[in-house]
Amino acid sequence: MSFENLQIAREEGLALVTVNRPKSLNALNRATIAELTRAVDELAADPSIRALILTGAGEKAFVAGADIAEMANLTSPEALEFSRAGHRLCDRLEALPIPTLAAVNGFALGGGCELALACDLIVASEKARFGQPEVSLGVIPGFGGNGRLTRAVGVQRARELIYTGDIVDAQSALALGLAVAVVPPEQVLDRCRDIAKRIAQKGPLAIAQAKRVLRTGADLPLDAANALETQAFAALFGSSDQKEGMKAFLEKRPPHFEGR
Ligand code: CO8
Repeated sequence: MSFENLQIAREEGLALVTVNRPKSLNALNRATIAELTRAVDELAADPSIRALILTGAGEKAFVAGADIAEMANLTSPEALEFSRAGHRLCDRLEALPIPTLAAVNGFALGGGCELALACDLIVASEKARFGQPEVSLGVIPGFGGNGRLTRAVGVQRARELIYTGDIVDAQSALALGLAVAVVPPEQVLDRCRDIAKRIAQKGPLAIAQAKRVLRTGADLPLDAANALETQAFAALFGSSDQKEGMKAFLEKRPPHFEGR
């Protein structure tokens, strides 16, 4: 994998993807969105990768949004393409069967906040700042933020953030339920590694099904969400991992999951 605007490191079954445009606070231009999409697709095809951590280069920003310099002169049809490319990236990231964590080390604004929201969990540095400031630029979130922020924090809080464009600190993000933890800046990656490793010890098929049921079920009526859960629960009983997990419990030993 070779990328101009990303760094990819592999650490024992974990992929660390770093958006690397620190001079522009890691803003997402078209090339970076295309590279991120390719990276997600390539990592999805690699069975040795059990978790993904996404972060930004430098001390200031996770991703400070879509690249405003590149966006400023887009026509409506071009903006349509740009928005679709952002959606494609966030949808594929969200659909990965492995756990994904956003290590938000600084500004996560606009498209950056939307990218973090497409991950399963957000861990924030004490220096992290979150917001959807698009209305300050005369536009609205366009990479899935309206829907994902509403699902993450509820409609009233999402309206407040999107209508005011306010930028909130890490503790506020924690209180909102946007972030799951706030840690000193130098610990943000290690906290993500720790969470990823703990999840990676569980049955990978169970995690993949939990992701699918949570994601798809959230948008279904409760009876349909429950039916989806029942099917996924039952399907897991056809796996070796279920046999191993329950046998290991009964034999009072740790399980050895193989993802099949
Ligand atoms: N795009 C391009 N360049 C950026 C961006 C950005 N989003 N953010 C920062 N930069 C650049 C600055 O222009 C500056 O460049 P230079 O050194 O060449 O002048 C450099 O990064 C450093 O930034 P600042 O000097 O501004 O740093 P400060 O510490 O003073 O401020 C802020 C940091 C508060 C983060 C400030 O840079 C800022 O407000 N940035 C813009 C944040 C923003 O509005 N983000 C949302 C963008 S819109 C969006 O994401 C929409 C997504 C959906 C689009 C769908 C399209 C159809």
